[in-house]
Amino acid sequence: MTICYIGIGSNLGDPAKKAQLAIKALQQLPQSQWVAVSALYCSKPMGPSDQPDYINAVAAIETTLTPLALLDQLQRIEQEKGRVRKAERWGPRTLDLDLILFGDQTIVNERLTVPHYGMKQREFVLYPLFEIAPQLTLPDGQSLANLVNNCPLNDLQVYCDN
Ligand code: ROI
Repeated sequence: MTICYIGIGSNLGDPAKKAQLAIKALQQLPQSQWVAVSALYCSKPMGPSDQPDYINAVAAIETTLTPLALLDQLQRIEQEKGRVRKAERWGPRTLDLDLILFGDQTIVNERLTVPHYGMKQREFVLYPLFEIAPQLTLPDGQSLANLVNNCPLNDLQVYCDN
């Protein structure tokens, strides 16, 4: 079993609901065991600012799927929850599931870059990840705690439904 961390992001069409549906779907993944999910966070858009705020979270699973088989599953869930891939770079999205970490593996191929290339700069990845894995060290030896300490919160807030 390999522990994997998956970033969840949405800013269209009831994002909190989309995130909850994604969490339910992740709990059903084949060859996998559910470990944990962070709180839902509300974050300011990275990229063009003329788009709604995002809901973000990070989930942890253990799996015997290969990285590409897991990626297939994540893309299936994105499709089932209504993702339409648009040409616009960094535009709004109904549901984005990113494979952030796959154990301590470094993976670079045409479909996948793990660790996720942007994770070290993204408060909406680092803080939820730290919530569920405070002791984590990245494959390059950097501690997550150190990355979090050097990453501005940028208005990130725990999302509250009421
Ligand atoms: N910005 C935020 N806050 N959260 C995201 O999940 C997110 N995802 C993206 C881009 C467009 C880079 N901006 C984001 O893909």
